[in-house]
Amino acid sequence: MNEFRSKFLEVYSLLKSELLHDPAFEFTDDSRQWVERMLDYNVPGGKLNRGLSVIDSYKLLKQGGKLTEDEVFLASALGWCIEWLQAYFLILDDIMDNAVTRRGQPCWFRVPKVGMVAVNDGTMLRNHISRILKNHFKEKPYYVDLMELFNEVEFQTASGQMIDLITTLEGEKDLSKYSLPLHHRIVQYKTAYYSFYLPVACALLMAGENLENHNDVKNILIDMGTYFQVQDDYLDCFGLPDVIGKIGTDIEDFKCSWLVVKALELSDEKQKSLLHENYGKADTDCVARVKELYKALNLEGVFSEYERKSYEKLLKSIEVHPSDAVQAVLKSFLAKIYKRQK
Ligand code: GPP
Ligand code: MG
Ligand code: MG
Ligand code: MG
Repeated sequence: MNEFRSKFLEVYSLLKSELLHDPAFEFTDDSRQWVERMLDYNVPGGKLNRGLSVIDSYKLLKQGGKLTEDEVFLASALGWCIEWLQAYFLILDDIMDNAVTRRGQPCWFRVPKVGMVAVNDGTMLRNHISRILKNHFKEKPYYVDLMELFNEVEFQTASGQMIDLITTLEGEKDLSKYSLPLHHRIVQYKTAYYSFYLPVACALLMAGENLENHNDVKNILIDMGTYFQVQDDYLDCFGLPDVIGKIGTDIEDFKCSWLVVKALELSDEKQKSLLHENYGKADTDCVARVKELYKALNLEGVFSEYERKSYEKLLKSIEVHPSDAVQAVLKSFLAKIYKRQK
């Protein structure tokens, strides 16, 4: 159990209450209730790894010394900005991926009466981030850097999401273009920047660092984020829905998943044509045939080997970093995700 979890959750209630009483809006009771329910449904229900790791990273950068109340509060507020960003991405991603469940409950757009109001809720969440930053960081010397960081990371994520989506468009469905370099580009942009680089970058800014001096850290975090999304692709097919809290849709959605890229690499001609015929169809028999082929190709074994090698490689690249504090930050991230089941 993370030592900051309960404090972190208290900060959620405070930020929520500030947003609900935002003087810029005269919320009616109905609209205030809508925003509150939307926030409670979408923001705090995940693993909170991204948010909590801002506080953990900041503490490690401070060489483990005790943090003041104010420091814990500020690091928590930045952590929540990332959780808000994640909630915004997930609401929209679930619409785009036609997903069914998320974090063990129906996707927000599937909740009765929500539907496409969810799109506007996403915009609302994005705008809440700017308001949280303005309320609590406006006077900080790193305020502009923080805003630029969130803007840049959002742009990178949307760019990755765009490539993820346009490769699956009807009429463009062509498995032969799916390759490791394409997969790598998609996942680096759609996942790695916001999930791995952003929390550490927030902690570095709070600690008074200039991000331009930390490209080596950024590169390691991007590699870690890539490994994390390969795990996500693997769990989409082989994870337990009750454990991961969502039902996989990558096969139906014709996604450029790590699994299909590996399957294409390892298939003979007959297996390739089975993939071409069955991949990307919303038909349970087609999906079952693809999953059978993944099993026959031992993708579970191929994945464990990838996982072991990625871990070793990441650990090596961390251990050559000159700063012990930075090494500790990166190692704690790696330990959190290695062999994760959800
Ligand atoms: C994960 O892809 C990527 C995102 C959640 C980023 C979405 C970006 C937007 C700009 C909306 P995924 O579809 O594999 O995630 P999951 O498996 O959780 O649905
Ligand atoms: Mg998705
Ligand atoms: Mg997606
Ligand atoms: Mg996925």
